[in-house]
Order: sequence, then structure tokens, then C-alpha cells
Amino acid sequence: MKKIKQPYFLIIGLGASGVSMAKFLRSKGEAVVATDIDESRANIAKELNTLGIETEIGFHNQETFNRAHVMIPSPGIPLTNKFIKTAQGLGVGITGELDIFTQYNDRPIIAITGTNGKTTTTTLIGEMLRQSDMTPFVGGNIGTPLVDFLMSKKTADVIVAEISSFQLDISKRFKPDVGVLLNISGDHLDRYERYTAYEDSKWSIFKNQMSSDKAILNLSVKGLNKAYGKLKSKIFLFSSDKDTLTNCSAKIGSKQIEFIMEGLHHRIKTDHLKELVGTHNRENVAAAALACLALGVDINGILKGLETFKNLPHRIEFIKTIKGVSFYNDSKATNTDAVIRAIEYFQKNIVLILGGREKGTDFSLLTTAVRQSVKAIIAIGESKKHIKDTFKNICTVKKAQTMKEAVKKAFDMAFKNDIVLLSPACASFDMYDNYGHRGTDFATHVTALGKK
Ligand code: UMA
Repeated sequence: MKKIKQPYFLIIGLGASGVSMAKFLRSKGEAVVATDIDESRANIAKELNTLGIETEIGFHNQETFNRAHVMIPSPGIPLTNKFIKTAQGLGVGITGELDIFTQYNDRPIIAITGTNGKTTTTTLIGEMLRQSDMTPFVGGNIGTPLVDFLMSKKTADVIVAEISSFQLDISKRFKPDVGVLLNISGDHLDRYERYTAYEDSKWSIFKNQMSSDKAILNLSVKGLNKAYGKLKSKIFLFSSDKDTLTNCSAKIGSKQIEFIMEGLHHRIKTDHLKELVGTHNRENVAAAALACLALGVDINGILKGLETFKNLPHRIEFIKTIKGVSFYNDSKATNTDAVIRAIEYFQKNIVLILGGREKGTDFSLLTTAVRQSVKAIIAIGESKKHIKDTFKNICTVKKAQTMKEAVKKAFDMAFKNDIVLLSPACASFDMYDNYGHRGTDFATHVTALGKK
């Protein structure tokens, strides 16, 4: 660190989140230093240098951490990182994107968290608001950092923010006007010492809410009773397996969702929603509609939003049928709960492509669903052996080195009317840049197979 003498913010990691944060703080006149352990971030560092941001790329220097005023780690960097820990021990402050955003934002916020369904629900709320003639800014963990809104010249009636547990872990001040907790199941258990720490992280989305704020909750989330009493905000419940028809709630049936809001009854028919199939999506619809109703949005805009919503890629996405075998890309299913939802949705013979980088994954949680509908598993990625060991006495398990080989082996094992499903229960980073890259590769090999 050559030049900077005054107190500076240290941005750790120059992915999407770090780059935006560095630019934002610099635009506010702050002294900013940024560091990334990956040499390939050198190009983006050059761009930041032109803005007056000093960078250290390809390594981390403890001295640079120790001399910072406040550190801002990217969400993907564990707070147990030794450079961060040492600097914290010396009294260096630490904060994250949510608290910086809270400091500067004056727009109402709908924030959505949960293990699965966050992106779909966030996108759906954005669509419902747009169809109600409102202007939302949709961002957060979904991909566009929240501070991008603060830097843009755009206006918005509402911020719709997808929020991850990693973002919540470092937040002290974030307070959504409407907070949504969709569900909690095992994920990121490589990052959390205990499952309860991950649960607590998810619940913390409500910790700063006041009586005028709203909490949208899945009645079936474990630990609800314990956390419920502590919430200061007004509660709105939804559930697909428990009776919820109290005031301010949604009851999810197999073909419709019923709402009671301050004495008014609404009904949303769901059996025709081809873009939002399965119980998990009906829960997403209920949560999104409740969030909008809680904000005072008219039911007609909500209904229009449902009609115009397009399913997001890599989520039980139909690719192609070849000789009667239908291929589906569910690459976004990066934990066991998401895979169970996909298997339960099909309820027929499935050849499942499973595996990748584990996150403290307990594959045995899939046993019941696999016994019901999976005739064979093709194991890919770093977790191949773990998967083979878990399922070898339950169904046929074959290993594949590449996605091409996995698609070929799956097709060979499938009969007419079977499903080949990529639903990996793992992160993609052992073989790909991200889940999207993995899903696209799967689709490419399926399409090529169809041409042969
Ligand atoms: N890095 C270091 N030092 C380290 C470790 C990493 O410098 O010790 C660097 C890497 O070299 C890399 C950067 O940190 O350049 C990566 O930071 P990051 O992993 O936080 O990635 P971003 O691109 O900033 O993306 C983050 C979120 N990523 C994670 O939470 C892991 C994105 O969520 C989010 O869209 C983006 O900010 C914008 O807000 C992705 C995600 O996978 C989709 N989220 C998890 C999930 O949904 O399950 C939580």
C-alpha cells in the first residue's frame, strides 16, 4: 500500500458486489482501497484505479487490512477469513452492503430471504408491482447489487431486494418495511458451524423491524414458534400444509390460493399458471402476493403480474423431449430441499444427474424421494464418491466425468416417458463459473444429443 494515508474503506473481493461498493463509496468522496486474491481481477482493478481507488490484486496483505478504517467483505467471503479476523482483533471496523445501503436509501424496501425460491419470488413481486403501475428496483443477491440503485439516476417507488444469509450475517441496521421468509432447509453448511446459526441468520431479516413493518412468514418454517413471539412487526402467514385462514394470511390449495386481508377475501387460481408449477411455486406466489397486499397494492395488479411472469431459466426448465424422454434443467437446485421439490413435482421415473461441490451436504436427506421416483443416479463433480456411497443400495448409480458423459449415460438409462433431471443439490464451482453456466452446458449437450 503505497499512497493512501487517510482512513479508508477496504473492499475485500472484486466480484459484482465489491466492484459496485468500491465505485459507490468513491462516488461519495470516500477513500477506498480494494483487494482481490484472484489475479484475473486485474482488468477491473485498472478501471477502479482511474477512479482513484487503490487496488491490491492476486494477494491479500495483512497490513492493508490492519490499516483500514472499515472493511467491507464481499458476501462470498467467510467472516472467519484470517486477514479479516486479525484486523478485527486490532479494532478495525467491519460492515456490509446492506448497512451501507440502509444508510443512504430513502425508498421503502421489500426484502425476500429463504433457502429456496428467493429469486422467483423477488422477480414475481417486481412483476406484480410493475403491473400495478409502480416502478420497482429489483436487486440484491439476485445479481444487481443494491448500491447500483443509489448510483443510478433512476427513481423507484419500492426496492425489491433478494437477501442471502451471507448478507444478513454482517448486517446490524438493515430494516425492510416488508420482510419475507420463504422457508429454511439445510444449505451453506460448509460456512456455518451449526444449522441453527444458518436458521438464526435467516430470521435476522426481521430483527430491526418495528410495529409499522410487515413480516410475511411460512407457517411451516421450523422454529416459527420460538421466533414468532420476538417479532415486533405485523405478521402475515402462508402455508401449503397447515391451516392459516386467520386475518392477514394465505391458504394454499392444490388449485388456488385464498387470502384474507383485513376482512377482504381474495382468490388466485393457480392451476393454469404454466410458468409457476409445483407446490413450492404456489408458496412463492402466496408470499409474493401477500408482500404486495401488505404494501397496499391492488389485487388486480397482482393477478396481472402472475399472468405476465415468465419462468426463470435453470429452475425445472423444460429443454427437450428426445425419443419420449423429457430433459429438464434444474441447475439452480443447489441444496437437497430444492431437489426433493423437483422430484416430488414429477412423481414419475426419473434419471437424476446429481453432484458438484458439496456444502456440508447430507445426501441421505434425498433417500425417501429417490426411493419414490428415481430409477438411476448419474453422479458428477467432486461429490461423485459420496453420492455413490449414499445411494448404491437404493438405485443404480453411475459416475460421469463431464456433463456430456452424464447426459449420454442418463439418456441410455431412460425409457420412453421417463424424465432426465439435472438437479444437482450442490454448488457448481468445481466444474463451472456458476449454476447458470452448468445449466447452459447441460442444455447444450441435450440439444446436441437430439440432433444425432
Ligand atoms: N475473494 C477474495 N478473497 C477471498 C475469497 C474470495 O478476494 O478470500 C474474491 C474472489 O476472487 C472473487 C470475489 O471475492 O473475485 C467474489 O466475491 P463473492 O463470492 O461475494 O461474489 P460476487 O460476484 O460479489 O457476488 C455476490 C453474491 N455471491 C455470493 O453470495 C457467494 C451473489 O450471489 C450476488 O448476486 C452478488 O454479490 C450481487 O449482490 C450469488 C450467490 O451464489 C448468486 N449467492 C448465494 C446463494 O444464492 O446461495 C448466497
